[in-house]
Amino acid sequence: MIDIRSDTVTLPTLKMREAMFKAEVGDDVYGDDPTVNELEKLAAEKVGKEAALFVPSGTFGNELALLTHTMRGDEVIVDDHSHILIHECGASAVIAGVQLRTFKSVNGHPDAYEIEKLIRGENIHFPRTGLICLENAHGMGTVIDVETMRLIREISNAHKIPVHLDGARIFNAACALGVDAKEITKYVDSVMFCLSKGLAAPIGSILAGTKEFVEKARKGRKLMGGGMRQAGIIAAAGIVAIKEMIPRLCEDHENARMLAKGLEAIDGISVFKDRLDINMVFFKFNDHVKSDDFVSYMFKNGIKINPEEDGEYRFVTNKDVTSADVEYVVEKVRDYLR
Ligand code: TLP
Repeated sequence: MIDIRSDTVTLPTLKMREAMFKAEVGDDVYGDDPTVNELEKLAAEKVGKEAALFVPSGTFGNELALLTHTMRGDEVIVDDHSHILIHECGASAVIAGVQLRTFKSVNGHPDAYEIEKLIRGENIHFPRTGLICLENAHGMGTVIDVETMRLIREISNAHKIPVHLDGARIFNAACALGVDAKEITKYVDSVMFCLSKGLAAPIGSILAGTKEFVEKARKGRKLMGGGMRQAGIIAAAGIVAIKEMIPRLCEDHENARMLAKGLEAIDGISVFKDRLDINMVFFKFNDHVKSDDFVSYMFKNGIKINPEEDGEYRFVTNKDVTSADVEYVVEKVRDYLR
């Protein structure tokens, strides 16, 4: 099967499986797992932070960041299309006990001054603004430029509000912007990034920040049930992901461009061309198409896709999808419309 539902579907490489087999392990709740410790050190360096924590998933890492930065009843400023708002089951209210206040981005590009307007002033009725969250790369398929990140940092400093970055695909963002990931993360207090998306590790994400922040988060991770024992088995794959899989992400971007070009050439399809920064292609059919019907047609032809969301389809390229696969996908979509 060609699986373009997401980059979360990538299978671990042979090197990852070998590293997992050979991993030296210990009880990580005691801090005894050398492989987890090595991963956390490497991950912190990669994003230019003092310390890092290995967590089970991206959602876990984001929600742990909220729990660590804020107090119950705080308000957290987020993009109205962010993963934290839409795809985390309302966890921010359950785990951190915060309320979310949204800003409207244009295709994932925030306006720093719009964010500033949402910061609450002093008033007995108002909640305290506890945190600003950004998403880069953005789930809409775009990246936030470095200058906007800098400006938001400047504003947040002026108001003494921390910034958390959902950097599930931070290395895709770095590739798209042509900068080192540290050039993006230097403008935020904490960053979560995923090992199990385009980097192809089977499980796990990283939450990084200052030593003090990570120590507090370590306790929060235990509270959330994320204290894992011989986690070196999975951390070993994460080390391979960081050391070997980052440079190849740009290939996924090239394949996505090729896919977009192929789809755009089909009569009856509109590709969202201003959302092609990373490994995602968003498109819609110009005439009504039954989503279930399209999904099952593709499946019968060996292609796994997600149903439409908000009237859009998202195809995601990843390491297990070749350029020949991309051509085949385009051919099948063309045949479907025929
Ligand atoms: N995103 C998944 C789905 O949950 C939508 C996907 O297929 O893209 N932040 C961002 C920006 C994400 O895209 C995701 C996963 C997460 C956080 C959460 O990561 P996991 O799935 O590890 O909890």
